[in-house]
Amino acid sequence: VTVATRIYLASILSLGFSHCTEQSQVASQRMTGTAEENIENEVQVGEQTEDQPDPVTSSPIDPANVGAATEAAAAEALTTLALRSDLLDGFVNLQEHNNPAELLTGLSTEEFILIQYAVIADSIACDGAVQFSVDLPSMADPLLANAGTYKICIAFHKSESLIAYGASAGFVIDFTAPAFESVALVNAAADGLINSSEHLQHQAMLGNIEGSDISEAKYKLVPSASNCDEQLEYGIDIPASDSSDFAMDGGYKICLRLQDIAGNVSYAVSGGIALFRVSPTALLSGTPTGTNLVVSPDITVSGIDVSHYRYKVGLAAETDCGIVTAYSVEQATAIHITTSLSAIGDGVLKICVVGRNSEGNWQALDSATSATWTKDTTAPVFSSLALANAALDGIVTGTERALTTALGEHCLPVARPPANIDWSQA
Ligand SMILES: [Ca+2]
Ligand SMILES: [Ca+2]
Repeated sequence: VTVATRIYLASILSLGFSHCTEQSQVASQRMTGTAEENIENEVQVGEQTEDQPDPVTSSPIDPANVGAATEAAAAEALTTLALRSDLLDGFVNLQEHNNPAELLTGLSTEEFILIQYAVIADSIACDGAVQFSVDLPSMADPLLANAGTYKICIAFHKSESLIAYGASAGFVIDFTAPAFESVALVNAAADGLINSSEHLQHQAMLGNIEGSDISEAKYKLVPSASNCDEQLEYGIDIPASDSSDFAMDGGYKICLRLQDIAGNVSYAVSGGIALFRVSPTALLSGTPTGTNLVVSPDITVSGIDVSHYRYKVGLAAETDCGIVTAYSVEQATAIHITTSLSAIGDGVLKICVVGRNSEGNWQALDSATSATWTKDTTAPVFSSLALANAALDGIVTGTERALTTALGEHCLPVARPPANIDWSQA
């Protein structure tokens, strides 16, 4: 190689460097999408260069071709770059950051005498102005201690002065967990209490989560004494009033696991929810008893924890306490049952009463409190009475007055009452 040729080659490499710097910016601009898109772009860069003339055979001394070949080799090497898997979603959360492993692996280096790396802000151009290092970049890079969007810039040295540049896809450093403000208990749980009938319904118990940076919420219904932390198994469905996580009556709460788009997690808790399914038993006083002609009763409903009741009354043969038909609307125990019985015929009457407590649990119809009595408001009906003995002819003579036989067929006085009867007591 002559001196003149050396000078000429040096000028080619110099031209090639400036050329490839210009192209590397184009390549860098292309790689701003997702990791997959960038791999596609990188492949396209390679394909485009294949369409260009072969620098060795067509023009070994064309500086543009030397630069293009270096660009193509760098682009090809970039296709072998494997970013750390937890960078592929485009976000680095606190947990991922606390694992300070290298940010990439697998870069093919055969084509180059040196490859250098730098972690830079995504907004900065990946070019010769960047401070590079030969060390593989790691999550421990001081720059990554700050929230922001970054990328890995790589310098591919073909020779001392012929360098191509390429960058990874950008990734966001985000350590801030979702901030929880409040959540509402709704539907059956709005009053903080699930009673027996509500426990049979499938209604979501939470709504209106307030907070910031929440991209996903998961839930778990637990007894009040439980901790809301990563030990629980959370589900995507809001717990409902018929949740199988309700067991014994008692205090419960709903734990929330909140996550942001980067995967940072925080935990929150709802207000308390009491499960209370105990139903009361109504007691009755003042019900008519035996046989009577009561048509205006005054019956009092009481019982432990009984605040309200429903009732029905009718002929016993037609009144089944276990059937909901004919029960009154609910009323407070302060109101007595004074319903008129005059429209109900004589016979055995029955009253059925079911009580409820202030928590809304009703006494079951098939265990209703009941009472019976006989209503009899009909006077005896007289049809006939036959005279007998001395009165048979309708005349009691003086002689007949001495007789002690009855004057009629049923319990009528005798003609001469015994002297010891005090008629004033009759
Ligand atoms: Ca991630
Ligand atoms: Ca309720």
